[in-house]
Amino acid sequence: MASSLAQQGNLDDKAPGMTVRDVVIDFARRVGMTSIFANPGSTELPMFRDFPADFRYVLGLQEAVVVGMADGYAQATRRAALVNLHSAAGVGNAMGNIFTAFRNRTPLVITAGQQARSILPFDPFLSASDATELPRPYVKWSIEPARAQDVPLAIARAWAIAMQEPRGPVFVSIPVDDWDQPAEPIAERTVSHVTRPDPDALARIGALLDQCERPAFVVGGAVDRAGAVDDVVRLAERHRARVYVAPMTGRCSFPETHRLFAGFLPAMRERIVELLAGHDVVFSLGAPAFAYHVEGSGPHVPAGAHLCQLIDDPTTAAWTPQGLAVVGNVRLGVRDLLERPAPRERALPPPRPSPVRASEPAPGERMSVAFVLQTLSDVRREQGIVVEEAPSSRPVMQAYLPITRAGGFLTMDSGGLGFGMPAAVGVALASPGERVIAVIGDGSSMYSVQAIWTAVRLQLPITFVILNNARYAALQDFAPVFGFGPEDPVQGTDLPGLDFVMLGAGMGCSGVRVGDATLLRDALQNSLSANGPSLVEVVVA
Ligand SMILES: Cc1ncc(C[n+]2csc(CCOP(=O)(O)OP(=O)(O)O)c2C)c(N)n1
Ligand SMILES: [Mg+2]
Repeated sequence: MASSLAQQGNLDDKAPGMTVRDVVIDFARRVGMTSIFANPGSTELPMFRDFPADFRYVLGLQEAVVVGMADGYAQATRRAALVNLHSAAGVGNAMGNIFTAFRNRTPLVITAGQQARSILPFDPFLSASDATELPRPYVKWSIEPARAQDVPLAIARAWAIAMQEPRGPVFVSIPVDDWDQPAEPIAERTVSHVTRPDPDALARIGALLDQCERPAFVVGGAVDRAGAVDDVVRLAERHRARVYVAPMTGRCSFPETHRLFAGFLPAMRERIVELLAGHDVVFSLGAPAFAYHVEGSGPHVPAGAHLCQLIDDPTTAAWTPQGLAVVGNVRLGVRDLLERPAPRERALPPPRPSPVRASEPAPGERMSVAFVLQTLSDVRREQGIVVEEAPSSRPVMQAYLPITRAGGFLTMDSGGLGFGMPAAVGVALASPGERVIAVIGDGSSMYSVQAIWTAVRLQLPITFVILNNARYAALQDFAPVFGFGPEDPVQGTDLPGLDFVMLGAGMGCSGVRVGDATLLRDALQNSLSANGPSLVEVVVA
């Protein structure tokens, strides 16, 4: 029976009765998941027979690349993306970026192949034992349906779970023989994805904001994810609040050139308290309060300050150390706060000093990252979407490459390297007419460098700016915190001998290596106006 159904891919000319494949494709089309980010194996092939003309298969050459591309695409479209991975080993390769998608709150429907049900008792080649356990705990839901005909419903349910806030990846393991089995169509249905925050709890935040003298907002990625940046700007202006960016934030949730913008909080408890000193209310919007990277002690907010929070994630709200945490969609919550009567006028806080211009290096001297990013900022004139993965350069970027709009920036919330390059590909695919500028460290580049190949195949307008300092600088910079002295080299942190122009060329991407500061501006300009992808490797101090 399977084989007779198997010959009938097209809905129009087939006998009554649909297969699992027909129903899944139909559902994916209905929810707009017509790009499939994937790397194939024998356990997945039947999913793609009679591939529908309105779908696009986006091939990544390693599963980390596949998931990173899907993540960038889903974040840029604000819709779940469909991923297909090879059983066991493919899912294993993908795990780092699945962890990142979970931390990013990115909705991904991840399907993976599995061996045929009839031979599973014999531990067959390529089978995944405990397939659903492999991606846990970094997916919101994980299932291998009990019967073939349950696969479409599992995917529909997975999609709804992925899209419900807090969003995130979900996993469905599908035995290879399921695709040709008969299945019932999925009825039309709508499941809402957001929750409106409790009005009484929000009113308490509103009252705190109205009554305080010097409010601070701390914004995180859930603001931009919810499409709430303009509303947060209005709320900050109405309260004349200074606006800080929460530690390790992956998206631009407040324009960094706005008069009320106050800078970025580091992931260190004592420093956060220092920077927020003088504020009497700290309102965390769409961010944990707070993400820490190193140990700390003492209070979490300055003495006397009230902490309150609006966040889409009840789990995060549950560990907020003090104050008032309100759960629900950030845009709906902020809009409700904007409905309150206008508070009394407050004086504007003092403006943030702008950074001093970075100077051009003396002849023979290496370029500083500040000089490189300042030049990039001058040349791009606020155009394009910046995707960043260059750990030690992040603070410099925050000073010299301001992001001025919602959707204009992306990095990961997880700290897991290997996201930035493929994410840039996904963002470019989702953003026709925009140039994507991927600012990536030399070390970070090498975790999923195959992303360049997909960028070339799809001729995507991406400028890869590789900051080559020939080392894992972030780890060397971090070493003193862990007791390293100046004479104690940090093992495994030097990266000599990488040539990114040659690596790019090997995948068909044109590129240039720039060591001379006088050539940088033209090199960047040329790359930004290229048609497809282009790479600029910059040798930095
Ligand atoms: C998957 C993964 N492996 C290792 C690390 C640890 N790590 C953090 S920063 C870093 C160095 C990154 O090097 P590079 O991209 O060259 O940036 P730089 O530090 O030189 O600015 C490493 C290896 C990590 N964060 N993620
Ligand atoms: Mg480096």
